[in-house]
Amino acid sequence: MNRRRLAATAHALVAEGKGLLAMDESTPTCNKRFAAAGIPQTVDARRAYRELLVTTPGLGDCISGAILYDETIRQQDSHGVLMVERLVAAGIMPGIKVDTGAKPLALHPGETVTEGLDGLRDRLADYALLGARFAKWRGVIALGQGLPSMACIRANAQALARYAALCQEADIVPIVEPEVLMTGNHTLARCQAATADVLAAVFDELATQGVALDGLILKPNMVLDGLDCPEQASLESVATATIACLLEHVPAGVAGIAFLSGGQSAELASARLNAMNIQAQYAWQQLPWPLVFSFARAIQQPALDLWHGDASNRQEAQEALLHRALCNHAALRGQYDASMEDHVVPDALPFRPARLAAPGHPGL
Ligand code: 5MM
Repeated sequence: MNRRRLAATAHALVAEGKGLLAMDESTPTCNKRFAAAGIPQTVDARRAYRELLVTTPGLGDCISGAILYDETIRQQDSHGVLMVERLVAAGIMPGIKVDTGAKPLALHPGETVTEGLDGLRDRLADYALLGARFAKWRGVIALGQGLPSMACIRANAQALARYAALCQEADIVPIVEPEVLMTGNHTLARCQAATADVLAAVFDELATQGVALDGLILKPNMVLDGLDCPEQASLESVATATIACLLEHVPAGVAGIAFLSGGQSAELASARLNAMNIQAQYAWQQLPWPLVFSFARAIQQPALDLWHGDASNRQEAQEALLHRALCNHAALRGQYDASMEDHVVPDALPFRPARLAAPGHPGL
């Protein structure tokens, strides 16, 4: 393990003003999203959509890394260029989802444990050759009556730590994603308590496995009320609860924190990330890690809806993706506000969507 290289990669992933684009939907998940949008569920449609994402002009100014699925990391675009090459040319690091999904946890109805450790050492070596600089593994924790069980928390925490150790052995930065789901009618306090238990277990297992904290990124859920909870906390309350939970359970040595969106709307995810970064600026003690984003649905969904599987909507969809990236970029500085949703881009941002019209960009 090359600690210096791991730390350099991890810090580059959370470099100022940048976050991650999660585009690692497994084929069943991608097909589900396509089906909901009335898009054919074919290899060609997935290629066209992902080509649209990775060739969005200007994306590399706000996006440090893109998490890919196995199909995409091996795939060429319609011009015969590897998707990975497109990303590297745009200044975006390629990463890879390596878990093989959440499977039912024996003796624990309603709970899952994420699998994928078998053969992982060999798969990581293969992915490194294909250009992956970092990886991702997601453990899923459901809340409900009597849930989560300690069995579920520990099984997922141990799998995350064993995955992270294998990644670092291969000089690949692990993104460690323990997700407490939003599904349910639980309160914010309940989510905070469960997230605290999960983070404590994850960092305990990471320490046991000897994982280097400065060579990993944590990808947690925000602390939120359940989707069906009648009360929904304010942006400020979400930010306060999330930061308190992280400060208590995430060691200062971790390179960065990149939130998942978990089914929040694109606008709410940006607004909550923004509220956290405002509080971080005014915290009595500076936070030890940057708070960035690693969104899938909250950054992609508007683009997917506009594209609709039709090549003539490609540029509009790219504009929508870039727009979300810009909103989240602003949120990292506490400069996002709802008026940005009218496509007004503040001068403080490093570039403008007008660059989308730049002639001669590959893939346009
Ligand atoms: C929680 O899901 C991850 C983040 O996405 P959101 O921001 O939409 O919550 C996401 O990276 C997820 O792990 C991938 O989409 C892969 O999901 P599946 O279910 O296909 O393994």
